[in-house]
Amino acid sequence: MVAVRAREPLPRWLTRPAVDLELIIPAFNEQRRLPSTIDSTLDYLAARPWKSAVVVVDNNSVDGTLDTLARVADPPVGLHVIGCSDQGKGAAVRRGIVTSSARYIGFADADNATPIDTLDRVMELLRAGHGAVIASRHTAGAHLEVEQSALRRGGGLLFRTLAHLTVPGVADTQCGFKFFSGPLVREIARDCRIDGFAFDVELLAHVVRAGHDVVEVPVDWSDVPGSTFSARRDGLRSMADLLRLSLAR
Ligand SMILES: Nc1nc2c(ncn2[C@@H]2O[C@H](COP(=O)(O)OP(=O)(O)O)[C@@H](O)[C@H]2O)c(=O)[nH]1
Ligand SMILES: [Mg+2]
Repeated sequence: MVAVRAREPLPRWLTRPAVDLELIIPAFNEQRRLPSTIDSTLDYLAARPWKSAVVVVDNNSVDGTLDTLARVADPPVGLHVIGCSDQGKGAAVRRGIVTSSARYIGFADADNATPIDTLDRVMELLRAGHGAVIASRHTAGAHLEVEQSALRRGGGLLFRTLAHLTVPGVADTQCGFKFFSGPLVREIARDCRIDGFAFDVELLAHVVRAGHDVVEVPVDWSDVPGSTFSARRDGLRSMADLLRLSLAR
């Protein structure tokens, strides 16, 4: 296992207080899907023995995303909202990671597509020393409660085929529920550049390159309407990012 090189940490005024687990939720125009996700996530985390915080990374949403958060009067665990000057899910998640001081760091989508109690198993594996533990729809035991559209499934198959060139051992690189050892992911996030939806593949490639394993946890996953993913805009960009990634190896 390659040791993670220590770099200059960010000054304390740019980071948040240390907790056991920080869960990052990237959010862009999520006033409809975010409130119930925030409620169930805070309730779940408050009932766990780890000290946790939720970090919403908003990218200049023009709907009432921030208002839905202001409505949470007295969160039972830390609730932070930060911004990100670069647009994109990847850029937002990275901002959350590099400003975190948590021992374990991960991200989940605003739509709660992966049941939050999947974290029980994820935390068990992280505490056992695995570098990255990710939810997977393509591993034994996974169950798709509500499938994506045929167009997304077709695009997803093509994406997975390309992603395998970069991270051959990972069956599902695109499920939006991934957790990491904090020191490891803080270090590698600084070397990542993909701002859009293909950022997970780059992140996982760095985990593997650093000599750590990626464990996949089967998930009961449901597609939730209201996706921010546009097949034309994000699909083409993600494929191009993936191709660049596989050529750069
Ligand atoms: N901050 C931020 N979040 C984003 C951006 N684009 C997408 N997201 C978030 O990334 C997550 C993607 O989930 P979703 O839209 O359901 O995509 P899908 O599940 O792949 O169809 C959601 O929480 C989005 O709000 C962005 O540009 N900035
Ligand atoms: Mg979704």
